Order: sequence, then structure tokens, then C-alpha cells
Amino acid sequence: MSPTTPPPASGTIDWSALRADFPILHQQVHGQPLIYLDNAATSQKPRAVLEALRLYYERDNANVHRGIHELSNRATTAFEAARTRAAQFINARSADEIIFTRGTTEGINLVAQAWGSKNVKAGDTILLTEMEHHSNIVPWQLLAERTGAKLAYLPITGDIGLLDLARLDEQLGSGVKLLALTHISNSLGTINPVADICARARKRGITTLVDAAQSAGHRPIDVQEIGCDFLALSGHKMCGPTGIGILYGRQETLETMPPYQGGGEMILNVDFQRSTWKQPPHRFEAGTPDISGAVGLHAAMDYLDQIGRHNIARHDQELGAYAYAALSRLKDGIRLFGPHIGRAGLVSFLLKDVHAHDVVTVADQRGVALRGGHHCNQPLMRKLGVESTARASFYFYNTTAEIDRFVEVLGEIQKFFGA
Ligand code: C6P
Repeated sequence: MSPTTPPPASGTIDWSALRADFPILHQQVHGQPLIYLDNAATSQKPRAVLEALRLYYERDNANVHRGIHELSNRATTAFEAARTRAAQFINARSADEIIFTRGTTEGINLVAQAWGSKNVKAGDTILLTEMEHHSNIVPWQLLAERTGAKLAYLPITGDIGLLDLARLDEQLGSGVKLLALTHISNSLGTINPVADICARARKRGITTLVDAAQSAGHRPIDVQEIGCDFLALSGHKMCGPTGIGILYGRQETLETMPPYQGGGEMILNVDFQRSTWKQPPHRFEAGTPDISGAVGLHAAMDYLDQIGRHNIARHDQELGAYAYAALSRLKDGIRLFGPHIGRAGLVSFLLKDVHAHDVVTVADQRGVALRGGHHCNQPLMRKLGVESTARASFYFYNTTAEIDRFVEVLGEIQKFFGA
């Protein structure tokens, strides 16, 4: 199927058949069939991506933008084709709005440094939310330390974990220069109405950044519809390789920003004392980029669109709702975090009197890969009054049979710990 072929209607997709595309899923761990429920940390990679990487290295590998030999031309064409594909994937106006990064973390750091150093001064406020990942907190703290700016946080509402949007307009008051928030919370599974939130910020002239780490591979992303100024994502969470990500920035904003890092590739002219820069996006891509990563990400975007991201989003929510309902039946023995309905395909929980790390360790012995810890959400954990949670996060290749087995394993853990 070509990437331009319309995706199938959701009712016709045999989701479990898609598992055949993922060689890693077909193995035993500790003598048990692997049930991989740690997709929010990183997703598995389909054969189409593995094959694209293999072909690139076997056939085309060379450095980009510098050679005029055949292999360099091929590598450059493949790299720039991935940029064009990425622009189409998130509906950017132009490929010039796409900067290749190492991932969401680097994308946010790039904005905090390059945009932040030019636009934020002492006394300005950067508005975040209480559900942000450390990647969307620490870069702003560093910027605040450098500039004397302040950080403010839009609160969440208790365990339910929705943003308290009634407080948004008041918090978007004077002095807020930037609002940066996550699209989907990696601990709560909350899906934030980012288009509405960005519209409210933009009305006041506030720059907006959306952290799409948990959403980009799980639902359609349209940066024009969202109306954000920046959006960052990670390839490895959406079937692509590790080490590649995308930062989207509005062209007119990128053009005003100084470089992030200096080196080869990003300059027009270098003299002993001074240099001049290329236009975006190349201004922000110093040094040899992750060429094979971009090629692999291109294959991943094609793969996801063959399934259809609307289909993936619907299936994700079905799996999330199925797991939430099954876990709720464990009743008093479990505390569930995040919204009851309308949640993404992940569930954070704590079993009564069992540490999250013990849950994950015992589940691993039964072949079930979960994650336990603060999930790089320490401030959120403190707000929830816990140190850590256990988390099961799903992708389209997970099945309800796997969720049933996962819930059964939790029952075994409860018995084992007498919880
Ligand atoms: N969350 C998780 O297990 P990087 O590491 O740059 O690819 O992504 C960082 C990041 C940023 N924002 C959100 C909302 C995220 O969930 C993540 C990564 C992983 O939840 C690792 S802590």
C-alpha cells in the first residue's frame, strides 16, 4: 500500500494481524510470552522501519548536504524527503518549518535556548501545567535562571487529572510570554484540548509550545488546527528509531531566532571572528544529522498512515477504556490515576501496600513489561501525594487478551503480597 492510499475503515482492521509486522513481539521473556505494555516509554518498530534502515545503510549511506557524489545526493534526497513527509504528517505549511532533533527533549531545549534567550527577560512568566514531563519543566527552569523569568503552573484537579481550565484565562494574565503544555500526559493519560488552549493564549499574544511526545504516534496531529507556535515530538514513540525527533516552528518565528548550536551545516559563511547563519531549518541543525533516523522515521510515518491515525486513536482509547474498566474491578486494592473517560491508551495505578517497583518486577517475571517510577513527573507525583506509580501503556498492536493477562498477573501479585 502506498502512503497516499486512504487508510482502511476502522471496523475492517485486524489489529492482532498487525503484530506480524513487529518481530520483537514474538518472543518469550522469563519463559513466558512477552506482553509489552511500556509503549509510552518507547514503541516497538515494524519491519518496514527496520528494512528502511537496512536498505539505507546497505545502499545509500553518505553524509548530507556536502558531497556532490551519487551516494551523498541520495542520502540528501532521502533526508530532505523525510522532512517533507514530516511537514505533511503534521500539516505544517512548509518543510522549512521542520527541524530534525534528537527527540522531544531536544526540541523543547532548542526553543528554551534559541527563542527564550531572544524573547524572555527578567520578570516575564513562563506558564506550564502541573502534569508536565521533566523535559517540559527543566529547560524552562534553566531559562528562568538565566533570565530572571518566573515559572507558573496551571493546576490539575485531584486524581482525575484534568487541567483546571476555568483558571486558564486568569493565569494567562499579564507578563506571560510562553505557554508550554503536553498534549497527552504520560502518567495520567489525560488528553488536553490543545487547540482551544492555544487559541486562548494566542488571543493574548502569548507564544505556545505543545509537547506531542505521547500523542504524535497515537492520533492525527495538525499544527495549523492546533494553532501552536512550536510542537515537539519523538520518533521512537511512534514506531521510528531512537535518536530522531521533530520540532515544528512557525516559519516567521523560526526566522527571528538565533542558532541553538554552532558547527558545520548551519552556517552561510565563517570568518575567524564572525559567522553568518543559514535560514531555518538548517540554522538549527548543526553537525551531521541523524540521517538514517530520518529515513526510519519517514518509513514509520508511512506505516502509521497506512493504518490510519484516526483508527489508531480510536483503538487506543478502546484499549485504555478496557484496561481502566478491568482494573477498576480490582476495587479497593487499587488506586487508579487520571480521567475515568476520554483517556489515552495508558493507565497509571498503585496496588494497595505494594510498591510500584515490586509490581513491575513481579510482572516482568511473568513476561509483562510495565514501567514503575515517577515517569519523569516528580512534581505531578508530589501533587498526587505519591512517589511513584506503576504504568501500563498500550499501542495498536496490543490486544485485549494481553490486557486480560496483565490484570490476571496483578491479581496474582495482590495475592503474593497479601494486599
Ligand atoms: N516519556 C515515559 O516513559 P524523549 O525522551 O525526548 O523522547 O521524550 C521526553 C518526553 C517528553 N514529554 C512527554 C510527555 C514524555 O512522555 C516524554 C517521555 C517517557 O513516559 C520517558 S520518561
